[in-house]
Amino acid sequence: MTRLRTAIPGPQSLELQARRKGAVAAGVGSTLPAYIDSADDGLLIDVDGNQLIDLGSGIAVTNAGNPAPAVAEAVHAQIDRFSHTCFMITPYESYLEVCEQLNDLTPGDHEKRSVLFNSGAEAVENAVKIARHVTGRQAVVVFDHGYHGRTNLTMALTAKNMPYKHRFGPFAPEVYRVPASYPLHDGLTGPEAASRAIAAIEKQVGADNTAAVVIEPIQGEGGFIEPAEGFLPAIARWCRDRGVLFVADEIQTGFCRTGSWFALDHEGVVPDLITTAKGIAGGLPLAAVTGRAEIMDAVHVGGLGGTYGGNPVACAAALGTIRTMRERDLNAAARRIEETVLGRLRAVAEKTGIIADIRGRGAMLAIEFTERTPDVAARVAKACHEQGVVVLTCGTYGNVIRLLPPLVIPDDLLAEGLDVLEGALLA
Ligand code: PLZ
Repeated sequence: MTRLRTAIPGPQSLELQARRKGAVAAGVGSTLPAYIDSADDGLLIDVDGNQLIDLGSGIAVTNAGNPAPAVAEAVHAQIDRFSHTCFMITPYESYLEVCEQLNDLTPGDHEKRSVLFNSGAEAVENAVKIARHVTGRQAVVVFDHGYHGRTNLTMALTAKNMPYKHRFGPFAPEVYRVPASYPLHDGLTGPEAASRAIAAIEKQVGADNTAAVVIEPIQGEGGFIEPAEGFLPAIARWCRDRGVLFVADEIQTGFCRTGSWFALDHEGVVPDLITTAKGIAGGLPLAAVTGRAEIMDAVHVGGLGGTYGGNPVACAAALGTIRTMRERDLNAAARRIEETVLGRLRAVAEKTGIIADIRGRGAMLAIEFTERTPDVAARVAKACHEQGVVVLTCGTYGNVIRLLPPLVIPDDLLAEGLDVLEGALLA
């Protein structure tokens, strides 16, 4: 099926791209500058009428569809009633409902509370604020390859210099980085990797000084790195024994992405605090911190908030998103995508020497190339883009192609996208 009418990007996109140069700050990049006019779940239709196959979901956001009908409906209904009051001034019910859903869906059966924000970075910042407030300690421990955002504190929490941190310092103090579990490269079991990280914390920081360990259960921007089994439970156990808060950053892994509501569910790990964003609201800006009631309620009234946090339109979108996830069983959908994609990519890996690893869980899947430079990944991504398939790269070394299709992507469209990717890998 021919989905492309022009070269990618097409003439209209090129025109917009030229106009952009005079209006938009150069510091904002675009992976594939085909300007989008509309979308239909797994398809992005650009201004030249090209149908692009979306294997990125806007970085793991449009999990439930683009647009998901229940989200569009909820947003329309809400915007006609009111667009904003500021929850800190005069509250509204949908904020409560989103918090109730988060308290119910996140790992652990204990009593929980939630607070809503606008972006992932803002959620992570607030999780650290809460952890420091409640423990009376300052140090925050993060991991090699970690990514937590672009604000000052979250840049400090993020590992990679380019493009995120370069010349943007000085960074927030009291942030300490320890080795993660990277099975492909360290050859350690989960418990061994956890002991290594814990020894580093104890020697270099001290448990008594540590407010929180902030960790992505599967590292996203850093390379879709799934820690060896037993790593997360061992870190969580150490945190519990030492009064350190275990803060799970599930901003990229959450909301059915990995085949369960949250990636921690896989090993039954229960966090003290969990940050969510991205997939929560079908593309509207919404983020949250959810955690143990006694921790969340320890902060003084007025200590948490923001003008837009939990905006009513974003809350309506979240409720539509969560309903869609339940009704369409998108956890099962993610697991089906995993089976299809891993099967196909493993077969391709046998035919070429450029691939070091095929990995992932649910619809969060990756190809790591043998070469530890961005060259091969960039070449493969470019070939896919030129053929109208949106794939993203990631990794500390930039040598990973990642796949994050919308969980509602039709089977034939996914297969078509994989055909193109396979061709690019074997070229
Ligand atoms: N924590 C685990 O994945 C966002 C950012 C891409 P915001 N990841 C995509 C980019 O180049 O900016 C992310 C994440 C994890 C935190 C964040 C930050 O979420 O909503 O982008 O602030």
